[in-house]
Amino acid sequence: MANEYIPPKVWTNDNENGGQWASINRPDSGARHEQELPVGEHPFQLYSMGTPNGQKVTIMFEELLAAGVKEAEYDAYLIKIGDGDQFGSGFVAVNPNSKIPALVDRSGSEPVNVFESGNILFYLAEKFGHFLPKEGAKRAEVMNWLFWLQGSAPYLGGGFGHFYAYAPEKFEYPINRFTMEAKRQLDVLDKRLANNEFLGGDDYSIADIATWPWYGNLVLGRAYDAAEFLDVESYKNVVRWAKAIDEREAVQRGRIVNRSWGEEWEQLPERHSAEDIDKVLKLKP
Ligand SMILES: N[C@@H](CCC(=O)N[C@@H](CS)C(=O)NCC(=O)O)C(=O)O
Repeated sequence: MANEYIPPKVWTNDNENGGQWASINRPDSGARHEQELPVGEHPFQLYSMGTPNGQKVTIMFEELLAAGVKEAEYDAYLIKIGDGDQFGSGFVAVNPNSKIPALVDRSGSEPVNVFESGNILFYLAEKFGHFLPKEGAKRAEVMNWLFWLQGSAPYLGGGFGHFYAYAPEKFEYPINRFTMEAKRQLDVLDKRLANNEFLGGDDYSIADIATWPWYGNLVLGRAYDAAEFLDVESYKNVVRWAKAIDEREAVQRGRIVNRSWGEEWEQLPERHSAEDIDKVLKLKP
């Protein structure tokens, strides 16, 4: 092979090759600058961005509010990951992994830091008793699919999405490798949804709330411009499920929070009240 890469004995960080996220990637962790986090008036303070991992949490909050849980009021602040806000000292104190979303629950006597989107969904579901069966086989099934999503989505985003859409060049090997995996995952979901309305079974749950922003948006043609390439229409049960969830008002509300790109009516960088969302959704033609 003409361009074969021979790894050196010890890797060093002098292989800069560009790519969309190259400027923020470094091989170490921790705060890179001093930056306090703002704190609003509500019990929950969310520091996030409207990517699929961020959408999971804002959809969960909107679902809880729609279910009548008034205690689930939240302030959502935008963390611009392209600008490196996730490396500010305040953010790192909440999530030492420097990834959105990060949540602080200030409803009790001491603030509780919660990170990892799947854990945030679990924390809120447990706290408010919604979207997660209390015990038994049904609860285990929801947790199966929640953990499935947390383990699978990085192959879709960091694998397929990275090499198909963001890498500085199109490399055939990783695109084939991750397309194979993305399609295999879509097939897993399609088979599960052939006999189940939702991932956990009969009821909408945190498994669907976690999965829809990734695979739902993908089959609805909203990710990586890859719908045709992946032949998403052939996953008919996933498309049926994705469309049904897309119709939910709480999903339409949650998906625009902490978003600063796209159409005018789907951008709400910061959210502090229900009215903030109402105002933006009114702009929809
Ligand atoms: N496993 C984490 C993944 C979170 C994650 O990858 N967040 C991305 C945005 S979707 C991020 O903050 N990236 C910034 C960076 O890597 O510096 C979760 O589910 O919360």
